[in-house]
Amino acid sequence: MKIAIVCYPTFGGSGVVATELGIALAERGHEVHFVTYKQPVRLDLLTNNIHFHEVHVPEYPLFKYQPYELALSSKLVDTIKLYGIDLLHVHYAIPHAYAGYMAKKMLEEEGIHVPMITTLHGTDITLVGKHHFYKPAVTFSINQSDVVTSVSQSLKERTLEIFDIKKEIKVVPNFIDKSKYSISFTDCQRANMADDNERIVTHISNFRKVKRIPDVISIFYKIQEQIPAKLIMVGEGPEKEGAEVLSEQLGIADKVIFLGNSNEIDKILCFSDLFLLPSKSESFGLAALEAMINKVPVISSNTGGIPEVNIHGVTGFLSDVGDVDEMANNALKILKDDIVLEEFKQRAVFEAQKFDILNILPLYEELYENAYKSRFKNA
Ligand code: GMT
Repeated sequence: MKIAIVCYPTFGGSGVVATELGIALAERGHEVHFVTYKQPVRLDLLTNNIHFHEVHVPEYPLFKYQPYELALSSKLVDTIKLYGIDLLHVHYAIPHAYAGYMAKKMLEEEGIHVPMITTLHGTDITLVGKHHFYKPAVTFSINQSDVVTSVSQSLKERTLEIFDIKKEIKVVPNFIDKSKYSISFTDCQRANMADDNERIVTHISNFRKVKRIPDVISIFYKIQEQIPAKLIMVGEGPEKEGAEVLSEQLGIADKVIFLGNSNEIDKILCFSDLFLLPSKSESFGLAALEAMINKVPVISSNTGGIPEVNIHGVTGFLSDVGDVDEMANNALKILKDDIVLEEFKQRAVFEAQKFDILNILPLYEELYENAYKSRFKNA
């Protein structure tokens, strides 16, 4: 099939999922066209089957806000016509489902029927989308999608609670490509990060408030009081500076390493002993899954879709949001004992493999085929 994918091209989970999905679809012989404002960060190889179409939004002084949705829907119309695209898959409802719907309607005027699949990722529902500024448009564009998927059962339930949804929402969990992680890194540069006797604790995120970055620092503070340890903080975002200040105030700045955004998180996770994800809300927690496939157990909050990924007492531990004492105690249970740590590592990778792309990709392909077959139905 010829599939157009719309996503955010940044380090956020939704963009990562969309990009990895596109790459995997291309490997299976589909022709994939990414339509977004920048080449997606994880898309470093353009093959014959993968195309990227940049959405330009020219500056015009009259506009206080440049109309991205308009530019995106126009670009979609052009791309779909030029390449004979069969199907449109938009990741993140805002504003992609809305722009996709407009493109679909414009194309229908010309007798072209392209089904639209909308994948809900989390903050498009739980944080931004539910705001009354956006809610009617988000509800409308979800209901107008031909197929709606959500990345966890929890997100599906939240969406049905918050919005008046008339469409069935199908749960298609996020995934990882286990074949990419079967290589053991001979250059796993642990020695650059920590001494042999130190445990390495890692956090990766976009450093937004929802990630509860101060909790990450507090949990680590309690860990390093008991055992020698280092904390590696990967990512960029508004809470990063506060985290640097807090580490300084707590006198642990020499034990906390801030690395910024990275395209090589597997190389960081390969020497990590524990992953922290104490988020306030998390529809799935792709970062936790990426940790697990790299044999890193997870200490997390028990919010949203995280319990569908991190299994309490098996791949790590879950606690109520904000319970940093319990999170630190659980972290120490894992880190203090080599044998316990190894058991958690093995179980983490075992559970993560259930989310292998080979299990998830056919679910999307089936949805695509059904949507394509019934593309004239909703016209
Ligand atoms: O984690 C973020 O805040 C970024 C956000 C995004 O839209 O890229 O992530 C959301 O989508 C990811 C991929 O489906 C999920 O793994 C994250 O749990 C979800 N984030 C939240 O729900 C806060």
